[in-house]
Amino acid sequence: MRQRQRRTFARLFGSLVLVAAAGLTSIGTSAAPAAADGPRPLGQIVPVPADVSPGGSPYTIGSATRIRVTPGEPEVQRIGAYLAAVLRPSTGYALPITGATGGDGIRLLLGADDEGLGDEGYRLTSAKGSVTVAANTPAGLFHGVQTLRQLLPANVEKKTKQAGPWKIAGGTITDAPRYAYRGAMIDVSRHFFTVAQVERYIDQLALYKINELHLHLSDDQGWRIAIDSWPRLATYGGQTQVGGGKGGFYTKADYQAILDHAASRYMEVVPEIDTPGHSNAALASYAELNCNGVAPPLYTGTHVGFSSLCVPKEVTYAFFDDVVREVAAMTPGRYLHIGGDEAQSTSKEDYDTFMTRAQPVVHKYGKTVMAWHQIVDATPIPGTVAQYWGTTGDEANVAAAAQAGTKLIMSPANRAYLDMKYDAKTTLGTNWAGYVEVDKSYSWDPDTFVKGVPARAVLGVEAPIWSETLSTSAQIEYMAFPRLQGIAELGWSPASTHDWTAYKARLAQQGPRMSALGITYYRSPLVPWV
Ligand code: TNX
Repeated sequence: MRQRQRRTFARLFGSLVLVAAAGLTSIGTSAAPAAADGPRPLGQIVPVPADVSPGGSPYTIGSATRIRVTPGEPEVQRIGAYLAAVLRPSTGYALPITGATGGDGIRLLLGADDEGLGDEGYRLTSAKGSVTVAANTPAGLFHGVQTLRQLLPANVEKKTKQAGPWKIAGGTITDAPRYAYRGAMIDVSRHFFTVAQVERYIDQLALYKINELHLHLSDDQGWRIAIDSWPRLATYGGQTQVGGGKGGFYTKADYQAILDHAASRYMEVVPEIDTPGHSNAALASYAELNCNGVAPPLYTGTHVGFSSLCVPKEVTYAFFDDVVREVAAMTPGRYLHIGGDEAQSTSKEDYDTFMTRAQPVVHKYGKTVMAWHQIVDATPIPGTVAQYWGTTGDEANVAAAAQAGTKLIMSPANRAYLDMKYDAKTTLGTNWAGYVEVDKSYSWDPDTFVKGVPARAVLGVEAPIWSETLSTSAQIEYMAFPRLQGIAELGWSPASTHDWTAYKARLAQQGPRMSALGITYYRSPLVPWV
């Protein structure tokens, strides 16, 4: 799929790519800000688009601007409303949404009839009379709308009326992602985060074209999703968290609210139930799940590797089947993540036995298995996706599995883990994978990070944020931003655009935008913030 998309893209835009790469370098490195009330240079956004052709007059949003959406398409109408909700408070303009076709205004058009744009790409054309976003799919339009947002001054993100002008530079952006999977994970187990907090994070991720939200729903410290057939998992196993706070869990309605919000941002939710280790919350909730029949106490510390489901007991599989059935039934997405990391209290034989029985259960309920990359030491079934979280890139077992057909999501901990400290002065986070400054987080290639992995095995990237030390949205945001943008760019932008100097100049432009959105980000000394 990705290959097909790449080939098609290369065929249609092949000749443009070299031109674009040259153009992008100058966009990225030009430190000169736009003239006082001129538009920001086309393409000075994150992630950088695949192809940028600046030229012609800018479009200026004014009091008469309408948002014109393809008639008879409720989803396009909804994307128009989403865009209007961003633009109306800050511009102060009415920006009526109309299904009427016309050549002027902001136009969101479904049916770009351009194979090269694929399932998520878009074309944005800006000229004196109009700015048009065209795509094959609503997802493509949504991503194009994020580009449009970023082309406007940062103040557009504010919730009160701001001074314009609201100009979008003239020219054309033709854009489609490098990888189909561009994820972020939030650990709601070590500390619980409410639906509203998760929705806030979703909104922030959407601005950078992230399209997968991985929810780490269970761990030693808390079980966070209601399971009707095993109710104590949530009601008992969810009642605390690291440090002993009150924890919490999502009811099925809460989970549905997260799914709905994610879907409205064209994000697929990947639920994770971590097994057979990281399972103390489940073991504490049901004594029969323990080999010795005794429930351990709830756990509020931060050690890993001490818990295991009881592999020889049949009840373990009844439990797993019920949980997977319910989670799968609630989840429209393709994937169900079964963890599998750091099972240090499970013997190798038991780990194999468990994974051999567990994977077909996920399959039976219609989902593709995702698991942390330790699954390659058991036997991944065809289709299973392994999430790489190593640091060396020298894991022969992962390379062998990838050569044999296992697909990979790349989350190297010393690049993509958003809970790693930036440097020795960072008070939040951990540093078991080292310090990860903004340049380090950006400076790697998902296709080549693990030696011997063929590029065709790499489905994409994911930036996990583990929450042992993080309990508020402000803390999540301080650790995520601005590293999240780098992972998002690695996921979206062509490898040919990869360049730290150009990237940091574009990232610097995101500072005022994040501030306008109320994101307290880490002001890395490596970035020339504006
Ligand atoms: C490793 S990576 C873990 C998590 C921790 C994280 C902290 C992985 C799959 N497991 O249990 O929260 O490190 O950075």
